[in-house]
Amino acid sequence: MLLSRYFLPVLRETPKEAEIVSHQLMLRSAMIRQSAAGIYSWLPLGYRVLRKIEQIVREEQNRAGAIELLMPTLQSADIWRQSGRYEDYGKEMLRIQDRHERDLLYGPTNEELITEIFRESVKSYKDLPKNLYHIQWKFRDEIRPRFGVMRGREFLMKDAYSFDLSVEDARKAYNRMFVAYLRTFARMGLKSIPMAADTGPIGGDLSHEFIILADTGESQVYCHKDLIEGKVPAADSDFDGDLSPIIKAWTSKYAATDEKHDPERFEEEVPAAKRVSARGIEVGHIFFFGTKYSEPMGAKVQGPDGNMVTLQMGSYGVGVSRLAGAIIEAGHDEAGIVWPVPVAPFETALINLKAGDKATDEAAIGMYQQLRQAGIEVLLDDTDERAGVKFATMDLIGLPYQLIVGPKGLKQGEVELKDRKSGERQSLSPEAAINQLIVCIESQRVPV
Ligand code: 5CA
Repeated sequence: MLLSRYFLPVLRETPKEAEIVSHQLMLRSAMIRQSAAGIYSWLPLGYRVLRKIEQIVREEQNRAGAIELLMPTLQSADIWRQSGRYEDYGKEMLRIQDRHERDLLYGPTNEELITEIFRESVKSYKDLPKNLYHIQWKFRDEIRPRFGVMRGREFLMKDAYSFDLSVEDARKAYNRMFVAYLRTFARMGLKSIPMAADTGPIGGDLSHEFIILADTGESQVYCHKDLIEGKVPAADSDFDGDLSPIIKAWTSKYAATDEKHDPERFEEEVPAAKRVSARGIEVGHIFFFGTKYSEPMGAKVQGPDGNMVTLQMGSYGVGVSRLAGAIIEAGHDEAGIVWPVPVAPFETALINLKAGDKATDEAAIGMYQQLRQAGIEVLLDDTDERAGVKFATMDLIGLPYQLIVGPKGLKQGEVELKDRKSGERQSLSPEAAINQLIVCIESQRVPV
């Protein structure tokens, strides 16, 4: 992409309305713009990040055997009356009437709709187990939308729903999502910790939140320090096999959110030096709730003995749009964002320090084409801005590498390669720089 043709309206000043660093940086780097309280447009740069996050979530859901579909944002109130949640959900639910005065709502979650689809389509235990997911916008009329996309009113969620015949099988479905989540967040460069959690309006009695530690997190959390560096399950984990040893390794050490925290147990089980009490961001939440929806909605299948069995269900959410903010909270410095390669909007910047200078233009375009041919996503700054402005913009938007081409260096046969994270700079020949860049980027695309 050529910057001269792109849409990147960066802001030099920090917007006053933004309290936390990820919100400030998302506005400044032209990732998002607010449309109404808690509702955002995703500008081109932000949208690229959102799509990459979404794709990692999708790949790990598919790996774990879940199947993608797409349900609408608007739902009929009738199914929510069947489950009993229409009244319970209260003011967080955006209720709408169509021209025929039929009650609709903008879905805050999809347990009812997926249960209805499943109930009408699946009649026999032979079709189980199944896990269906979608990645779709949700609306929750939060009292205090804040921190930008972290607590929005409209937000993008991946929500998966599992259907099983027995509690035992449903536990296996839960374990598969648990493992998928550990991999999903690790692939985005995040250290997530599963913590025993409250179930809130979704319900059920088994639930884990996946938490990223960050000072700006909304939740107070407590855990054993070793969990921060816990082992991420491998890509070739056997999702049809027994995943319980992995779950055990991750759940045998103390980790709880505020609502589930037990100070006595914490002190008993965790030595003082290993006690972590910190703020955290909830990036995922998984629930096992058995027959909470299938029972009132009559979702049953015929079991092996011919009797009808009410389905055992779980649901599994990932905050896709929230993750964009969480990744920035985990990766930034004074100059701006520092993206990990797998979610970076472009994998490298290429800065032409003197656009209009024939030799520099030719060298920059040549390198741009070589990188593109190698499959690298590159943003070429071909504008005639001052060098200082170019550097500041690229540091702000945080692409993992900057390849800098200027007339002086070129005369000596050199370009500069800067690592955004470490700040380290190397002078290399153009060929060596390109080769090194390709190797570096390719090795980081799928880190676990
Ligand atoms: N139906 C279940 C699981 S599919 C569910 O809705 N779970 S949830 O309420 O915990 O939401 C799932 C994830 O969505 C959360 O872990 C969080 O990362 C994200 N999320 C929830 N509310 C918001 C919000 N207001 N803004 C941004 N992300 C949110």
